[in-house]
Amino acid sequence: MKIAQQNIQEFNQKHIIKHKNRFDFISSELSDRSIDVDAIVQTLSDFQVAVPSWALGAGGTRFGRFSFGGEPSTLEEKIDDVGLIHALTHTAGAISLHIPWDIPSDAAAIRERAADRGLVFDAVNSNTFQDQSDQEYSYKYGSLCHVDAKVRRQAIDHNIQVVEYGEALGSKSLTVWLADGTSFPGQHNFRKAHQHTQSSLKEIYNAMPDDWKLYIEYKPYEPNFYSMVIPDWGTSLAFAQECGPRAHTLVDLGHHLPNTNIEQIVAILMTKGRLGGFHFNDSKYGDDDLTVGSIKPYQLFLIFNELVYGMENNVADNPPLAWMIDASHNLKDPLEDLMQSLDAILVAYAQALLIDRVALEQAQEASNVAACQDILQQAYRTDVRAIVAESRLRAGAAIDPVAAYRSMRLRDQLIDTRGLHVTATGL
Ligand code: PSV
Ligand code: MN
Repeated sequence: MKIAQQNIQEFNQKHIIKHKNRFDFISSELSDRSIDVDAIVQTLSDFQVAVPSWALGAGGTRFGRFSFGGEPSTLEEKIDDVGLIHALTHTAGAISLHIPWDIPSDAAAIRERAADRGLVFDAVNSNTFQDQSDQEYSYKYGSLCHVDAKVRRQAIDHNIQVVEYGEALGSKSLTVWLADGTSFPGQHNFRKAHQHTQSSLKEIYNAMPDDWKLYIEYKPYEPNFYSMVIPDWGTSLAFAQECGPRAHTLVDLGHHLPNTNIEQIVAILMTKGRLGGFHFNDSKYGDDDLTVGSIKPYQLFLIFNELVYGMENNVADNPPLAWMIDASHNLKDPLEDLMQSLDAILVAYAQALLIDRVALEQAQEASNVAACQDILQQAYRTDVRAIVAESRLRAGAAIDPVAAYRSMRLRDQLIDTRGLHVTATGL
């Protein structure tokens, strides 16, 4: 299913006057502050965030899952769904696949289908946290860290195979998230588990094509509760540095203990040239996988503050960052939820672009703490929604994607074609 461009234009026509009034108002306010609004609009229009193939259906918890009608049950349908989001937002120009949930049996056809919707393939993700029916050894007690070399071999080979699938689609990076760890003290020899993980990651890294990058996620707990083999950014960074220059740490916003200063982690990783990418979501407690910006929008803004500064002062040569949403949609329509996340990302990015960096630096150098706070909050408290909407309008997308999605009754159409009781593969 695809959206005709004309439908988007018709929707925009109905809302254009109200939007233009809002945009003109904020533009003149910002021009008075010597801010180049057109440059910000262009930056936002160009910004692209990948959607993971596992986030298009209803998510769930270990207590239950409540399906959502019209979920995509094939890779083709998942690509179609990302295509819908991209048509409405022009921000979701990439899809990230999880193997073996989404094995592309005909890579050329899948590539063509994606290209037809303006999509490219972002990082591919391996899965050594679940056992597959055809696999010889179990990952119950770990994968890349396992005490048994045969299990490690199987997990390494799986990652190499994932890279091969990715190559056929034009991906250029592999993201590894390990569930490896322990739930009971004494279960692991920590040092051996670390060393096994290091040598396994290095083998995967060495097997990747020269133009590929390895992104290493970290997470403090879950599914293991006493220790995780890659619990934090420091361990991820150490592994990345040991692997080589094309290995990077990937920050997933949900993978921190409450109150962790994630923006500081971003700053340090960028100082070291090792920030590779981002998984956006929001949380109250941990890996809650909630809609981006739904709980802590100020934190998101502060993270973007560091990202903008880091991208503008990229002395340590961080690669162009891989942006992805990694959320789970348990209650809301997954497509609406994803569009809300994309919007929240653009809002935070736009606000961070408004920060008066010269004034902030002066205030920092003068240890003028009150001024530092004022400068940040001046940007954060600016209502940038019309700027974000304008960036979509200029790119040919919808002024208000969720409203357009509803007015076109796209979920009803998906249910009509796919049925009410279908289940997507994924988490
Ligand atoms: C699990 O926490 C997780 O969210 C990781 O961040 C991965 O990126 C994703 O699942 C899929 O493997
Ligand atoms: Mn993640």
